[in-house]
Amino acid sequence: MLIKHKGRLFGDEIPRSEITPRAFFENRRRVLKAAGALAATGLAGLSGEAFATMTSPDAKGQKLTAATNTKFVPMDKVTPLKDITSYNNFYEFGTDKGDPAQNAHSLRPRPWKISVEGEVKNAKVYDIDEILKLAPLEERIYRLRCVEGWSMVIPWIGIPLAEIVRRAQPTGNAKYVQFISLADPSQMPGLSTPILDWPYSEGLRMDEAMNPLTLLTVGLYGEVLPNQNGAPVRVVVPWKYGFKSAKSLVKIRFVEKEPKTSWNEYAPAEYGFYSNVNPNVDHPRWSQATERRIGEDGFFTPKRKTLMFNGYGDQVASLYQGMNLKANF
Ligand SMILES: Nc1nc2c(c(=O)[nH]1)N[C@H]1C(S)=C(S)[C@@H](COP(=O)(O)O)O[C@H]1N2
Ligand SMILES: [Mo]
Repeated sequence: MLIKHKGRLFGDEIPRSEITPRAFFENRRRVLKAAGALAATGLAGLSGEAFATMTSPDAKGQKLTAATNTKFVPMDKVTPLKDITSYNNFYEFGTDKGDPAQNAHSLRPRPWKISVEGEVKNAKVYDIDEILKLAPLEERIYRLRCVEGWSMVIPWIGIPLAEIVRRAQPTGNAKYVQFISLADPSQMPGLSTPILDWPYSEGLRMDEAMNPLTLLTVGLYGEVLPNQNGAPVRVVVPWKYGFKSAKSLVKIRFVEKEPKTSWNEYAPAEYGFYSNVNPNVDHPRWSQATERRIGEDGFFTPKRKTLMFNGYGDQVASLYQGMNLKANF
């Protein structure tokens, strides 16, 4: 709506001093509401059984109760749910932004198994409902910045990936963690097109996987993950470009050598293994200095400046000390 932008047509972003307290206030309100709901319903100590009944075989739209972790509530306004669920990259369901919302109904997120394997002492195949019981579910509001130059702010629900790593007990040979998505042509129509070398594969260095920010994600906006967002379980790595956050995981594999990753194989000169959000290292075909925030963009909305490590530098910059981030892009 045009009127909204009156007075700042040619301005920069809305001054932080103006936008910040309000968005932060709204996010805080989400936090308090969630906390209140927990107290009121007594769901804080929700048992596995209670949870299992809440997640029917077709878990679509099932409520998921999680306390908001106040350490991860940014100043940014949360992106509307309709944008988060209708503007997606999930090539297993097509390459257009609207394809996953159109096509992902054929994904069957239950029953679902995820295998934790490779260089570990405790290899284990988890059922999705076991994953939900491993640790208290947390809501965390993270920015997600796609390599294409847009971003969103998403209230995820999950547990630290470190919980899985700890239980797996990696051997001394485990230097990296590989994430492998489902590749089932009967559920994923996009697999008939060999755009990527399916299954979709991603990876992290062990210390990145252990970082407290790295979230094994099972929900968003107070519900189980919608299919188009990677049901029933995905990883979310907020300081890296969106493609590192692999969806609909069936394997978490601990390995000695840097694993092959789908986008790096597709175009090695354009998508590196690290793929940290970095406004100073351009993609060969476009700048990475700015981004469009989905849901708040209008004709006159100025782009935002992209932040180093997507704004999470305090928590992750030390992982890359002494590394040349232009060479290790
Ligand atoms: N399996 C799989 N995971 C994937 C993708 C994909 O195509 N397949 N796309 C990635 C990209 S490019 C982005 S930006 C994010 C988008 O996540 P969202 O749709 O939940 O916002 O998912 C990532 N994970
Ligand atoms: Mo992306």
